[in-house]
Amino acid sequence: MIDLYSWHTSNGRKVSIALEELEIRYRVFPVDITQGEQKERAFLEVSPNGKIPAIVDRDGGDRIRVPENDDPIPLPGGRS
Ligand SMILES: N[C@@H](CCC(=O)N[C@@H](CS)C(=O)NCC(=O)O)C(=O)O
Repeated sequence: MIDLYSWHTSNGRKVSIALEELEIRYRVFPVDITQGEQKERAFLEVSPNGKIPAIVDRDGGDRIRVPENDDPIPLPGGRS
């Protein structure tokens, strides 16, 4: 299961689109960047630069964080 931390922006939506297209199960945790939630400690543990979108991959027992970055979207199983 993928945890997607995101908000209603074009950058946020593109990860949802990729996950949908790849038929990867995920759940969404809204991070309201208009209210400063991206700067809260809990979210900074996921995305240290305080930007959405970010994902956490909990499959396989490990917790793999993929914070916001400018690379092509990295997804589990080597898909991008
Ligand atoms: N490089 C990222 C962009 C990430 C980004 O700029 N996120 C913005 C929202 S679209 C953000 O989190 N802004 C909040 C802030 O900078 O405090 C991508 O292409 O997805």
